[in-house]
Amino acid sequence: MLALRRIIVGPLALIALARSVASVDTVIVPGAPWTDTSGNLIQAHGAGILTVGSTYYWFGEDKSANSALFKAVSCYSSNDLLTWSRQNNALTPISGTSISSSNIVERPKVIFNKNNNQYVMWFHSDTSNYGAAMVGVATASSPCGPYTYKGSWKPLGADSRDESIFQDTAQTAYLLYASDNNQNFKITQLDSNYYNVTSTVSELSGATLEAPGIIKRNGVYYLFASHTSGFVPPYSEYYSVHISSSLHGPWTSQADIAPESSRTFYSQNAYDLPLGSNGIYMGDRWRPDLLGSSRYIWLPISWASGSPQLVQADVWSINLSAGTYSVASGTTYEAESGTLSGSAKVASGSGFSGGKVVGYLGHGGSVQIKNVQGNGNGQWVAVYYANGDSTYRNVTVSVNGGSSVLLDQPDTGNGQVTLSVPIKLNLNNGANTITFGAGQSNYAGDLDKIIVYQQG
Ligand SMILES: *[C@@H]1O[C@H](CO)[C@@H](O)[C@H](O)[C@H]1NC(C)=O
Ligand SMILES: *[C@@H]1O[C@H](CO)[C@@H](O)[C@H](O)[C@H]1NC(C)=O
Ligand SMILES: *[C@@H]1O[C@H](CO)[C@@H](O)[C@H](O)[C@H]1NC(C)=O
Ligand SMILES: [Ca+2]
Repeated sequence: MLALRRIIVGPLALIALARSVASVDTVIVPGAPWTDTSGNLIQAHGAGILTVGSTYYWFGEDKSANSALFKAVSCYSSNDLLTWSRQNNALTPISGTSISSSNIVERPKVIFNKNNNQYVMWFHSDTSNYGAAMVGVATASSPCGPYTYKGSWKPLGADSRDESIFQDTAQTAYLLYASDNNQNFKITQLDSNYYNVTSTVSELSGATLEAPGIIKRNGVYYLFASHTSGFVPPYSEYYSVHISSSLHGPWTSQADIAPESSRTFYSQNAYDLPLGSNGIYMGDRWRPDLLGSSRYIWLPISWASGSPQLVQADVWSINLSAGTYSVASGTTYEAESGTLSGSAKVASGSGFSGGKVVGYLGHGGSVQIKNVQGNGNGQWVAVYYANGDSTYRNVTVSVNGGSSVLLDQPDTGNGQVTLSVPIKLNLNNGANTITFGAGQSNYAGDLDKIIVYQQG
């Protein structure tokens, strides 16, 4: 209706329409603010994905109140994993129960049960101090519900904190969970209704794993999990993969899915979705002081090396019909080749691109990167930086002397380790000058390089 009216209005409106259509994202940009079809930030942390026919449903924690307490389990739908429409909330607080607004509801996962024709949601159900350590279950007759709460309890009487649900091909499903004060990791089969657990099929004693997910590939189960860390990743031994030809084990560990120093690109696993012979890692970059601004880090999982590895990708796309992904390549500009002003200084380090970064940005220091080639259509630019603090920094970014935008720079765990954060810039067609760190009183992260992508 809206589009039709615009077309009737005249040629100017047509141009506006064409522009807005062209600006619909066709790429996944890990770490970017991700908005739904209404333009609101997607609030679906601790994701769970349900596939029904060709529709994907993304369930997650609505953290828009910047609180860990339960606000809602949101439900979004999409046909392409890129464009998400928010539907009704799947589950909302019920006062006087274990899922009141003063409790914790995390990591909702939904599977469909053919025996009873119900969608069954499992989640981590807890008190605000995480002392209750229970699972919760709710059911519905349609994907987004709303769901009817059935209850919260400790599975087989033991703790359950971070959890996920894995549905095997035979319609049997399993609860994957951090148990016994997060010491032992368990895989426990669900009953035929998916309402309760029956028996534990595997236990990884003393494994201290959380944030689990499983992908089954060529008859092998790959269990992805992080070591227990709460919202803040530790610096080493962050991720692990365990494989087995049976959910009953035994499980053997494989290489980490990302370089340890990257701390899984500063993210924690929420869900792992098969994509052809590869997979999609869906993680959260938790931001404890501003939970609603926690970003999503979705990356391809590749088995090219024999064991699953996250593919570092600033900008990438999915071909669902082919079951493939494609990582965009861009043009690199080293910060140290830019024009430094004020207190900005070049520093060396083997972890940096070209062996150098520009430090002391902000607080009087800035750097201009000149002759950056743009296409005039709005483009993603990945800003590679190091921030050895334990808190976020930020940097001002301005194009061709225009007004500046502030870009958040999460800590990188170490001043010699870089991460990238994306920013969408309107570059002119042809040469541009991008200035970093001007007009800010706080220090920005050390700038290593930028990569300019054609995609916007
Ligand atoms: C789950 O099953 C256990 C027995 O294995 C039982 O004690 C418990 O009451 C059941 N919980 C629910 C909510 O049905
Ligand atoms: C996706 O893959 C299919 C099958 O290989 C191919 O025909 C199609 O052109 C691809 N789509 C895009 C957008 O690349
Ligand atoms: C920018 O980062 C500094 C810390 O370096 C912080 O104090 C400040 O609040 C941040 N600004 C914004 C708008 O987030
Ligand atoms: Ca560099």
